[in-house]
Amino acid sequence: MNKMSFIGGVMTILMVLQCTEAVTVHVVGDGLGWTVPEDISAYQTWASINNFALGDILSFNFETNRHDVAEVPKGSYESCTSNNTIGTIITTGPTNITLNRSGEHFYICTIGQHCINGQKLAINVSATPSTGALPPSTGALPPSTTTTPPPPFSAASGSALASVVLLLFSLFLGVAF
Ligand SMILES: *[C@@H]1O[C@H](CO)[C@@H](O)[C@H](O)[C@H]1NC(C)=O
Ligand SMILES: *[C@@H]1O[C@H](CO)[C@@H](O)[C@H](O)[C@H]1NC(C)=O
Ligand SMILES: *[C@@H]1O[C@H](CO)[C@@H](O)[C@H](O)[C@H]1NC(C)=O
Ligand SMILES: *[C@@H]1O[C@H](CO)[C@@H](O)[C@H](O)[C@H]1NC(C)=O
Ligand SMILES: [Cu+2]
Repeated sequence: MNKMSFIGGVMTILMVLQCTEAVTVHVVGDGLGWTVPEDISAYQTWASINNFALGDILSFNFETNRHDVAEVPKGSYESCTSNNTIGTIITTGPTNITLNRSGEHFYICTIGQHCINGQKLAINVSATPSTGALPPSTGALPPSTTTTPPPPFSAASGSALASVVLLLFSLFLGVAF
């Protein structure tokens, strides 16, 4: 194999690695899990610091029989009524739900007074699949209003890529000569 095809191969591999799409798994409520929260707006806060994209997974962490998950229309979310759920009520926990429709989604727990006490989640799913290059969420910052996904090549990852290529290239030269 000649020098150019070697370099071409390395470049191709790096490009493929850069562009690989990763599905984001959102653990609802993070450490809190899916429960009746102490803070009635806990899931609203959690939703505001997460960016949801088509194909992402919502992971509801709860014990079977203690809670459940039902997707409902907006009105039912607001009034906490569970007699017109979208699809079946998921009673077995923990469970993963793939976000395969963009736009608003509303989820509630149908057990007892859980929903009215804050066990309800409203999210907005953007139509752009995530690139896996999402910045880490920082709880200390005010909720972000940005819905634009990050560019596939940020300045930082671009220069990181350049230095990796440079490193491999110099290694190659060292081996060849
Ligand atoms: C849900 O139940 C309430 C009370 O039982 C009733 O008033 C309402 O019409 C029902 N809604 C639907 C969509 O079935
Ligand atoms: C949910 O998805 C995550 C990531 O793919 C996986 O680790 C976990 O086991 C899944 N949980 C369930 C209940 O399927
Ligand atoms: C969307 O997800 C639901 C539940 O996860 C599933 O039942 C349905 O078949 C999916 N629809 C498409 C178009 O993949
Ligand atoms: C989803 O986004 C639309 C448009 O920005 C906004 O009006 C709506 O309130 C949002 N819904 C939720 C559940 O965040
Ligand atoms: Cu519950």
